[in-house]
Amino acid sequence: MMDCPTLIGKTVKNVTLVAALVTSVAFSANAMSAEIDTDGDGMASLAELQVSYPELTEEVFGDIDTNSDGLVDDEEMAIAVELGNLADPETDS
Ligand SMILES: [Ca+2]
Ligand SMILES: [Ca+2]
Repeated sequence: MMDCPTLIGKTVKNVTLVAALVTSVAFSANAMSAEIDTDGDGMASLAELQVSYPELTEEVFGDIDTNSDGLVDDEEMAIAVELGNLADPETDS
């Protein structure tokens, strides 16, 4: 990975803070868990979701898949978790 060499040594503390911030933002913006998205396309199919949520029905999946493209993306996933259609993967152990 390429770090930004011009920043190193100048404000290491700030860089660390920014890096931590970026990481946490990236995590919260990305509801899609790598555990769910097993093929890594960034979308969760019904089959992928059913691995983590065995009780998920096609009907509920249809509700989650608000644009009806047959896949659940980050945004749909976040909405589903918010609405309680899916348990939050981070709290579900
Ligand atoms: Ca996938
Ligand atoms: Ca969709």
